[in-house]
Amino acid sequence: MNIGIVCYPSIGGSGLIATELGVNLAKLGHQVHFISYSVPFKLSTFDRNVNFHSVDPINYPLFNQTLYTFSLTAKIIDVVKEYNLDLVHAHYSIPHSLCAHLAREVSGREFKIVTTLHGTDVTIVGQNKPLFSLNKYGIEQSDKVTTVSQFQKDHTNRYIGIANEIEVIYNFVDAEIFKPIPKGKCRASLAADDEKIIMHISNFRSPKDPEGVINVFHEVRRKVKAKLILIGDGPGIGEIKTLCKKFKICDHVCFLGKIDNVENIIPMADCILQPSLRESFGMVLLEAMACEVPTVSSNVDGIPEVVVQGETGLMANPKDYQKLAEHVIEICSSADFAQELGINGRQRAVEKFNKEKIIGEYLKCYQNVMG
Ligand code: GMT
Repeated sequence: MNIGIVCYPSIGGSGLIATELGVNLAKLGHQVHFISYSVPFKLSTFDRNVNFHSVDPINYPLFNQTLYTFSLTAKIIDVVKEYNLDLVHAHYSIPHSLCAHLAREVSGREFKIVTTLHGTDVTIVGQNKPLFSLNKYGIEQSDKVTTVSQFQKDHTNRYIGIANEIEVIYNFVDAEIFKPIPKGKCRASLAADDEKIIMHISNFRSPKDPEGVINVFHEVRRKVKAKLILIGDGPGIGEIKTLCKKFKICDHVCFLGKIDNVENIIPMADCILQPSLRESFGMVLLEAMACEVPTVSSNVDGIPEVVVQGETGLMANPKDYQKLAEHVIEICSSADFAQELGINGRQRAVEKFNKEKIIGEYLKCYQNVMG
């Protein structure tokens, strides 16, 4: 098949899944065309079946914005015509689904459209009043709609009520890349031998509850000698720094910024902490599980479909910092329990969320759409 993949290129779960899916489809012999405003952060593979098409901003002094929706639509039209695409897969509906639909109308080509709803395109951004009907309309023009958890499917049906049947296709992890590795020097560069490593990875936006991370860590530090390693960047970092000063824990918190290959650092953690307020799936939790690292997280949205309470990790209600801290302390205090959670986590990641299985589900979905 000739497949177009429209996605956000920056670090984040939807771009990651879109890229991994495309790269693996290319390995299976399909021609894959990524369409985005810059090269997706994980697209490092050189493969004759992988192509990247840059969406260039439309600038003119009259406009004070760059008309991204128009430039993306125009680029999809170009690529569809030049490469005779059979299908365009929009990852994250806003504005990708609508652009794909417009491109089909304008080009007169009969390519199919698959939309994958990733989370905030329905739960947060999609609830924005002016966007709501445009988003709903865009999604409904797709030949197939998939989403990444049962939660997200139910939520979409309840709050958007689209006409299409939604298929749940879970996110996946490459368990050959995300796997336990010896701690060695890398761990030593992060913390002392007698310190536990608590790690949080996110875009530090409000749905990740960045303040919650510090509140929980502050509680943990009362009982456990530990370092907090923060990976990623975003608007919540300033508030985190303020809280660190307030709690006088700055020396125990380490900001590593954006890291592309988190598979090298996640295995160094004794516990991954993700107290999210919204999370359709939670890629970091799955990646930690594959690395045999126990997780402590909120139990919000789709997280309980990824984590099994008491088996692969521990969960508490969002904002229940006391309980979340108790969970981290429990894991840090029992090496046997931590190891058991880790081993179960990897087993679940490999059995339920493995790359081959999920890519097979996407391929089947494409084949059904193509008839
Ligand atoms: O979490 C974010 O803010 C980024 C967002 C994205 O578009 O990458 O993540 C969403 O999609 C991921 C991949 O499907 C999911 O693992 C995340 O849970 C989901 N985020 C939210 O629902 C808040």
